[in-house]
Amino acid sequence: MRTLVVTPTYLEAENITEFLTKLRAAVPDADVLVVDDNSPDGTGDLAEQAAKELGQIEVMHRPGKSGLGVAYRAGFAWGLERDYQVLVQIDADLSHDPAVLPTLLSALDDGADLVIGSRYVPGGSVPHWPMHRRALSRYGNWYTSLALRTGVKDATAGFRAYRAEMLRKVRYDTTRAVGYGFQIELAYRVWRAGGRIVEVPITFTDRTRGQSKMSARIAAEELLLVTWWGIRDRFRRHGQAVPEPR
Ligand SMILES: Nc1nc2c(ncn2[C@@H]2O[C@H](COP(=O)(O)OP(=O)(O)OP(=O)(O)O)[C@@H](O)[C@H]2O)c(=O)[nH]1
Ligand SMILES: [Mg+2]
Repeated sequence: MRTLVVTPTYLEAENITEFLTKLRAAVPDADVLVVDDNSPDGTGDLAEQAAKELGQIEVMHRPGKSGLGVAYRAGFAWGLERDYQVLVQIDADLSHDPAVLPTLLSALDDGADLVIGSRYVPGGSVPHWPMHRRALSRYGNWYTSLALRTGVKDATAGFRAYRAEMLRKVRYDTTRAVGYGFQIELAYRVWRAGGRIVEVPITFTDRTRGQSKMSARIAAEELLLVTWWGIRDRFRRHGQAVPEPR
């Protein structure tokens, strides 16, 4: 299946070259789209340079930092216009090991609509996370599963593979989360549409270089959206209608 790996970047100059080199080695047949929000540390230029050396890599330069959800919507639109059959999400900070990507893709091949690289299924782990990040992620996922009841253990995970037709079906373009809530929103829509979601265990490596973009504002957006969807959809369940945009 024709595969496009979309990776959003903001201030990843210290990681992008190593990341793209590892990614190219892990999935030689896949094309790659880096979506850079005009990172002031030159991430976009480094990505262009790596693209020349490694091949099959495009760089989308966006005017400024506008959030993870916005970057992914733009990247997915680019890929779907070009008729890729599979779209992959992966962080550029080496937290997600590109070597695991073939495992995600083979689960998709076996019939899943969405495969999530999951920290919270047996075999998955987050070895070096500080207590507060661990607590935030655990609590966020616990709250999400309580409010939305999708059964997904790691709904905020950013290492994923989607069938393109499923992204179209759930109208990915009408999702509204600006930040990381985008991950929850899309998983929820796939579940609502009756899609098959498979979680594959991964080891999530805490970033060793560069700075985090996680913020209280992003967490608050997630919390608010999840609460809203939970209330709005109290009586609607799995496999019933694709949710409306709001
Ligand atoms: N284009 C774009 N990329 C972003 C934005 N925010 C984050 N990213 C990228 O999205 C990926 C995930 O962001 P991270 O900052 O690593 O988020 P995180 O993994 O929750 O936080 P860390 O613990 O610091 O790694 C990375 O590749 C970032 O560079 C944004 O506003 N625009
Ligand atoms: Mg990260």
